[in-house]
Amino acid sequence: MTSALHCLYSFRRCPYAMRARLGLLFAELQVELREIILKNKPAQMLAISPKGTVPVLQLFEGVVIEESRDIMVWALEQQDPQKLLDTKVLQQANALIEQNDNEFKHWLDRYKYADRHPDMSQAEYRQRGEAFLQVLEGLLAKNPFLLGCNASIADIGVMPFVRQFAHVDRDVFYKLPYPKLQQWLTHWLEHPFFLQAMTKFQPWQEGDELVVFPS
Ligand SMILES: N[C@@H](CCC(=O)N[C@@H](CS)C(=O)NCC(=O)O)C(=O)O
Repeated sequence: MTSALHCLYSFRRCPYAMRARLGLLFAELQVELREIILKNKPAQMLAISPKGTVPVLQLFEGVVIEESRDIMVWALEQQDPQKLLDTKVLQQANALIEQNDNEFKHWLDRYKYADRHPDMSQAEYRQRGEAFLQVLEGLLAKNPFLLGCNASIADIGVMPFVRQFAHVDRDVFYKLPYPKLQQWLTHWLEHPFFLQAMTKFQPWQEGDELVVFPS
């Protein structure tokens, strides 16, 4: 039977895939979810997206969206009841997501896997990453969310990466002088959509029963 749902290839622990799932949740859209294992990517996913990263969203009409930011934007363009794509903040949101993806992620990876990058100490990598945390703290000193009184695409685009940074060493993170950011992260970690985004699924195989997300 052909599914009438769009199909998302996802990996639970991937921050890019988390932001895509959050985008779908805020857009109140359902997709077929295919959980993958990075070491054993399904041929069906590689056939539509040879670059081999998750998330990948294949629309039921065939179009493939293979960048997490584009998946969030696409989802919220379909429906955006909480106005995460507020045009007033879109440019600033894009800039923050870009800084997250191009700069912060670089230091996050090194902080997380400092043993694989002996050029600097783990503390130095953390400090480099903190430059972005300071930007976020400055924004959150003015507003409860990054770009205003309400959540925007910037919050859901950046949050999974800040979470990963915090979880490298929670004791260290929660002692850093970023009280607003810590509060903001706690809010997101407890958010029903985030909890739903972190539902565990078995890796997908051809012939499996359809997994609908969110269920
Ligand atoms: N620019 C991509 C990056 C996605 C990405 O790098 N995802 C990682 C997992 S977190 C991945 O799939 N890596 C491929 C691999 O490890 O084989 C996006 O925004 O979607």
